[in-house]
Amino acid sequence: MKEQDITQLSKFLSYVLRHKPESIGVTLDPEGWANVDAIIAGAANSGRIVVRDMVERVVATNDKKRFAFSPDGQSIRAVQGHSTDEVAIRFEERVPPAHLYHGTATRFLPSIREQGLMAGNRHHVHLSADKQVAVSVGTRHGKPVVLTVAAATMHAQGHKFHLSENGVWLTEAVPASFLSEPSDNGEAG
Ligand code: HQG
Repeated sequence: MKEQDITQLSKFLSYVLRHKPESIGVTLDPEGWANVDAIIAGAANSGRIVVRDMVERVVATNDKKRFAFSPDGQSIRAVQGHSTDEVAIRFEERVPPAHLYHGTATRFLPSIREQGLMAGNRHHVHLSADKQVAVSVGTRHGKPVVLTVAAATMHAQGHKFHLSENGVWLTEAVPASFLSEPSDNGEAG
């Protein structure tokens, strides 16, 4: 199986398991689980050949560990990043580190300064403990800028944080008062 096929299948699974399960007639339970055989059958009906072996490769080798199998291996889910209303994963609450980072594009800054960080289509705002990860997330959208989130202060004021299985910090929204930009703390870009 070529690298390119693995990436394509990962994108397909992200689409189905996070956003549009109905596109191949699959249902997700509230914790995000879908039956692997149902995905394979649904994919086949829409003209895409998926075999279990390929799904196993994607789960095992995915760079961000985006997917997980259930203990019995019958089901698969995306561990975070959902937009579909079918899913409402009950993430455990966690105490965040003092600071977390959010990578975005400079063109979003005027709106973020006004509204803070909003989840948009997804269920949460995504934050990382690692600045470099935030840079690459921001780069997906344009010229990147990394915002620092005063996470411990937010948490102390009652905001809930969760940590997904693959290490992404999640929260509902980040009010602008908890955000600082690189120029606010003397750091470059
Ligand atoms: C921006 C990837 C204007 C926000 C990554 C972001 C991540 C606002 C965009 C995961 C705003 C949403 C998620 C406001 C937020 N005004 N723009 N008030 N508040 N935004 O893709 O965080 O590869 O939904 O800054 O690793 O970029 O898919 O979120 O630029 O964990 O596994 O609105 O996706 O993971 O974009 O990325 P997204 P994101 P995967």
